[in-house]
Amino acid sequence: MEIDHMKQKDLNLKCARNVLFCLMTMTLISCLIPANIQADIIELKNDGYIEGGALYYQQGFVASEIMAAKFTAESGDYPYQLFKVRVLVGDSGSGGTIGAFVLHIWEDTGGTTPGTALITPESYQFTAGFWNEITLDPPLTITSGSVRVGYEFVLNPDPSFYRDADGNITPQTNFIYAVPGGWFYAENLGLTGDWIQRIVIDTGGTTPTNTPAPPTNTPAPPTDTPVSPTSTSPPAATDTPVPTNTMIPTNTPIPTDTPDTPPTATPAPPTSTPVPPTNTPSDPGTPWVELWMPSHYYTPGDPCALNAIIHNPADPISNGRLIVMLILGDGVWFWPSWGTSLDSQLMQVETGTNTVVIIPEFPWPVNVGSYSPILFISALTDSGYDDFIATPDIWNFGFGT
Ligand SMILES: [Ca+2]
Repeated sequence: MEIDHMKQKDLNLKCARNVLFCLMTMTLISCLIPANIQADIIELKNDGYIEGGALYYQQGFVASEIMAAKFTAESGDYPYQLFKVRVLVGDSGSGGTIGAFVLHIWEDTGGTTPGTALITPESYQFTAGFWNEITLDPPLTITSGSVRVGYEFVLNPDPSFYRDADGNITPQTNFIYAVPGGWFYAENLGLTGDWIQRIVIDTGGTTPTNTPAPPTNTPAPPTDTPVSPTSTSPPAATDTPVPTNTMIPTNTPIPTDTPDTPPTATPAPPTSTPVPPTNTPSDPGTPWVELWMPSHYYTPGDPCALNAIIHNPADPISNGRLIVMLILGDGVWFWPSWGTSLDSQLMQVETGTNTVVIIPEFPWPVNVGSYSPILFISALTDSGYDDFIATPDIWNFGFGT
C-alpha cells in the first residue's frame, strides 16, 4: 500500500466543470423543495484536498480490495438524507483509464470491521482524472451514527484513488480491506493521508419530520458514472510470470538440500494460484499471524519490507516458534537463516500485538528482472513443531520493471 508517488494532477479545468455541475445540482434541488422546508446540502469529507492542489495517487491495491472511509455528521444534522457519494479517481498516466468498482455503504459502529450493509453492493464504471459521482435513488435516511463508504476494486489498478497531501491522516477514519488480511485502519498500513472521497447529504434544515424532497427530477449531471456496470477494459498488467533473474532478499543459498527436519508443522505450499486464508480467527481467543509488506508488486526503487505480526488475544505464550518461509518456484527458504533447512525463532509472545521485523525496509533493486508469484508463509508453533498455536498467514507478491 505504500508504493506511491507525488502527482500534481492538472485537474483545474475538470474541477471547474464539476463545481459547476455541483452548483447546478444544488440549485435544481433547491427549486424542487417546497419553500417551507429549508434544505441544507452539506458535503462531508475527511480529506484536506483543495481542488487543483497536491495529492498522492495510491498504488498497491489489487482486485477485491476496498478503499473505504467513515463519515460522521455534526450532531445537529441528524437525521439526514445521504443522496450522493463522490470520489476522485486517477491512474498512473494522464487520466482517462476506466475501471469498475463496487460501491458499498455500511453502518460504522467503530472498529475496523463495518456494520450492517445499508445498500445492495453494485458495480459502477469510473473514469480516471475526474470526480466520479453516484446518486443514490432513493437516498438513505441516516438517523444517527456514522456510515462507511467503500469502493471495491473489481480488477487490479489502474485506475485507483488518491489520498490527500496535507501531512496528516484522521485516525480510525480511513480503511483498507486487504487481500489477504481483511480490514485495517489505513494508518496502520503506513498511509499518511485521508482518502479523497466524500458524501453529500441533505440535513433537511429545521424540519426533519418532513421528508426532504429527493432529487428525483434532477437531471443527472454529466459526471463520469454510467449507472450500470457492463464490460470493462482490464488494465491489469501486473504479474509477468516469466522468471528471469530472480531476486531474493538477503542471503539466498542455492536450494540443493532438502530440509533434514521434515517441516511437519508448516503449511503445505500452494501449488498454483494461492488462495490466502483470511486472518479472522474463528475463535476470538485464538492467536493469529499476519504477514505485511508494503505492496504485492515491486518495481525498482519501491520500498520493500516484511513484518510478521502476531496477534495474541490470550495469555502470553512462552517458547513459541515463529516460522517464516519463502517459496519461490520449487525452492523453500526459512527465516532467520534463509537456509533451506527448517528454521525458526523461539520467542515470547505477549498478549496483544507482537510485531517482528523479518526484512527491514530496502529499496527494490534495479536490473533484477521480473517474477511472480512469490510467497511468504508464516506460522507459530509450539517449541517442538507439534502444533500450530496461531492461525498461519500467506502473502503473495511479484516484481518487475
Ligand atoms: Ca489529511
